[in-house]
Amino acid sequence: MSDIIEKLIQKNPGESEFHQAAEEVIKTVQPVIDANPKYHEERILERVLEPERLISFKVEWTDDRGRVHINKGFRVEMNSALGPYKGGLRFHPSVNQSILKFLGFEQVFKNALTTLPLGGGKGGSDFDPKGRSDREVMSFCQAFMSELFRHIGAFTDVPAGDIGVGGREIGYLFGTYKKIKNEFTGVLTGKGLGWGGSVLRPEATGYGLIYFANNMVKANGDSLEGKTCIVSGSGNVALYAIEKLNSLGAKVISASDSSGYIYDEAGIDSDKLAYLMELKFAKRGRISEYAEKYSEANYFAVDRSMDHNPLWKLKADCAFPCATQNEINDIDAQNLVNNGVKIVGEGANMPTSLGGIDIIQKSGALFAPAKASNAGGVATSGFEMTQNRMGLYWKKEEVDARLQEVMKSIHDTSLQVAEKYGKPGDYVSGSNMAAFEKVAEAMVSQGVN
Ligand code: NDP
Ligand code: 2IT
Repeated sequence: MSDIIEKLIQKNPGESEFHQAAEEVIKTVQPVIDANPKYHEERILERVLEPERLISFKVEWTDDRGRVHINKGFRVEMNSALGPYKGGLRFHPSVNQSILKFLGFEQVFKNALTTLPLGGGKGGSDFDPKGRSDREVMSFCQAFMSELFRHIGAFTDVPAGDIGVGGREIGYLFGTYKKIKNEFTGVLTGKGLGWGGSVLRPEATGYGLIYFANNMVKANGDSLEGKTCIVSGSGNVALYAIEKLNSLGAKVISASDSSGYIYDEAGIDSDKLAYLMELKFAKRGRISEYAEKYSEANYFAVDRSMDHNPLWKLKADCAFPCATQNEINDIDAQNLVNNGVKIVGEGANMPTSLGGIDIIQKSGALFAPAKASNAGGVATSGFEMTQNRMGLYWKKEEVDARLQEVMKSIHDTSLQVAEKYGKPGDYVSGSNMAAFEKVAEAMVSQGVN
């Protein structure tokens, strides 16, 4: 195992996020490899660590004042053993090859858990949509798609949204693809409801996270009702997670963005959440404005040079990190545990450091890993692809029932596989092993190619 990690670091120098995501999987799937010597003989682990295709391109566009900008564009087509490459696009200044390889790698296993025929990929750009006009975002999206289009397709690679890519960006990207290819196909998911999108896709990641957490607490004879929760982020995943927590009778006392967090001891109730959705989705405002509107809430700017984030020092029963990778480091995890956290559910991708996961699991708290708990978004993307192929729309009740079924299946499978391989209650090992087994079986069947 350690020689695989060593070689990975040697072959992919400086890609710390990719190393971290790989290490978590490598360290947990050994029992599956021991039970299936052919996975070892056919070097499945090493093969799954290498992207099938890594596309990197230049994106040139002009802003409203006619100035020229140059950005990097990427698509990592990680693994297609189970279906067409599937995974989001991230537009954020921090985007680089390491981050997209970690996200693509995670996506392969997450997608395997959904029960749907989906391979894994991820893409994006270091473009920062913050502060840009709609016209500038359109100009960037058109330039980005004018290269990406030749690599994707409804049966080849189907991107969707992620950080910085929501309904607006998917609209501009889809419009450009349709024009260049002269075809109206399900090449992207997260489309608008009137033009091929699925009902509940925007809500699906946040709702799915809370469905997963609900399954987890129920399996332990408890419920989310009356629980106090910390949520981080104030984007797509965070806000719909808050909505679902409220509907299950939990109380959410925080939300955040990259500048800081708000603490509202009384809870972000449905009226306040409606304000927050308007603020973040329509006005693209900052979380600090919440505390200006509601005097009972306080805003705290976060100094990123600190060794911990005070958000995770709030006292709560549950914590749902829904912003970005590595937002809970070892110290943050210890702070959560010291305050008696009972449930941690990952909405973001890889929000917890490897040491942090260990600290939380050893404390006896329930820990829901991202690949399992945030898979509701991509699962609903899978439903969108199915609806597009059939040329019809499912009703909200049907999509919601299917989403709940997928989250229950991921929960139960993770638990069963963990138990089977001697790791009872360990959702990290269980979900990694279940996903790895599925991808490995397909790769063995499809041969070396
Ligand atoms: P959004 O762009 O809608 O929201 C992102 C939120 O996270 C914003 O509040 C943003 O604050 C905050 N954030 C982003 N980067 C940082 C950072 N470096 N430090 C602190 N806060 C940050 O994205 P989503 O809600 O879609 O995505 C959130 C997470 O969930 C990501 O990890 C994503 O990969 C994951 N995810 C998303 C899915 C989806 O369907 N959208 C599916 C599964 C996982 P600010 O506005 O200041 O940047
Ligand atoms: O991380 C993720 O699962 C996503 N950003 C959603 C991917 C998708 O294809 O819907």
